[in-house]
Amino acid sequence: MHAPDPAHSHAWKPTPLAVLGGAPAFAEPLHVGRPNVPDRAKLLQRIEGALDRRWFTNDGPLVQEFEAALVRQLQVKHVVAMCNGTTALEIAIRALELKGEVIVPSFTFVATAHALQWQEITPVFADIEPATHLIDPAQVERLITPRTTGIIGVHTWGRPCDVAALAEIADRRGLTLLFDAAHAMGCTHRGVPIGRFGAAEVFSFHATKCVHSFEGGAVATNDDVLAEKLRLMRNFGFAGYDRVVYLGINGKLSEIHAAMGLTSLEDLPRVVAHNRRNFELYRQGLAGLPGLRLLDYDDAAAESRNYQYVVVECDPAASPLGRDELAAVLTAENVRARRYFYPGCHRMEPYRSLLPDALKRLPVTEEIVAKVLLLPTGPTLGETEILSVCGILHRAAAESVAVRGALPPPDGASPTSRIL
Ligand code: T4K
Repeated sequence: MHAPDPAHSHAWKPTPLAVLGGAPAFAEPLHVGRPNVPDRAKLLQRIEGALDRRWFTNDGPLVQEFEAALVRQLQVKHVVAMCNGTTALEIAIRALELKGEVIVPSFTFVATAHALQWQEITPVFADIEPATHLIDPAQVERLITPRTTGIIGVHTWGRPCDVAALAEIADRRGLTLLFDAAHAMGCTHRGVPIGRFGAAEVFSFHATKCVHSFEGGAVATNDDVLAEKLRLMRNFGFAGYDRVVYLGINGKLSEIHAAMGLTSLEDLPRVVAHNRRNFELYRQGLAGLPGLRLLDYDDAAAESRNYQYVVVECDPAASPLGRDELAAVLTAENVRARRYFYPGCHRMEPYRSLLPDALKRLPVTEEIVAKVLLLPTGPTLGETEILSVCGILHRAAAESVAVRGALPPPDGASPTSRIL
């Protein structure tokens, strides 16, 4: 059976586009990051077990089981589960004794930068490569100063950084290499699971991630000494009932969270298969849209991917409508497309005030934050919804003059800054 052609199949929406006065295409919002619900019976059984045991936190059996399952999934020696990805980053940064300056991309969720600044370490923002949205190793090298102690690469959208180039720079310049792998559960680089690179890699199990524990995170490492330090630091530094050996914090994951984490991890193959189908539908459905580039994958490369994010770039020179105009069209239809990571960490506080010069060396970041739009995916969406979203975009392009006329003029605040 041929998939319907979204450019010509608008039977789904006989009314005008919602920005032109029609009814929204969807009664309920379609989200980027709708949480996945794994096997309910299994989840509830695990929660019942925790209630029966009356063991709710402090390295309980479900946390240990979750960590063991992650060790197998990531093929790494140690995984230390934490209460969220941001705390996991903070604890990893502290355990690795980073200080002074650490080089990070500005094009990331603000938590990557905050985890440093929270500990009075200066995030030095590096630019990204335009084709991949990943940190540019050549610029990393140029940003190293005597105060630099580390590099944090972010596997944005689950796409691996140039691990070899970053590792070579880190080794040669005596720096620690850490990865923010918040997006990268289930992804590989040259056949090796992300989770095994650098001194450590940090995952997020926030509700919006493909593997989640409502809230949660973890640090993966092959380093025995570091793993032990991470375990102590997430539990106030306690090495025994009365013995505190490090400055620590409460970074523990609870049993209820681990119950969801375990059940969600078991569900990963189903989620990835669904995301992949959705991605292929978007690939077909977005084809032929002028000025819209889907950040695609090379299907010939033998890599695992989670297809968690559907990322498009809207080229203002070639698209009849700008990125924010398209976002406004979609929002009116109840499609909550998102502008991650607009406007870039360097334009957010406190970095905007503390590091005003960063702007000058981030031309690609500046360009990408103005172009990127994330489209909804995940198991709650199927062919009908995806082809409808693509159909809306085709129709908006075809009716761009009317659409532009219907949207409020850009006035410094973009149309979507009120809506998104
Ligand atoms: N590093 C990177 C590269 C990251 O992307 C993140 C987190 C971190 C570090 C830090 O990890 P954590 O400390 O968060 O574990 C969301 C997530 O909150 C955040 O975890 C994630 N990155 C980021 C990319 O996305 P927001 O501010 O966009 O969240 P929010 O509330 O707008 O939710 C996203 C969408 O999901 C909404 O359209 C609504 C929908 N949603 C959300 C929740 C929580 C639901 O339908 N149900 C829900 O329960 O940050």
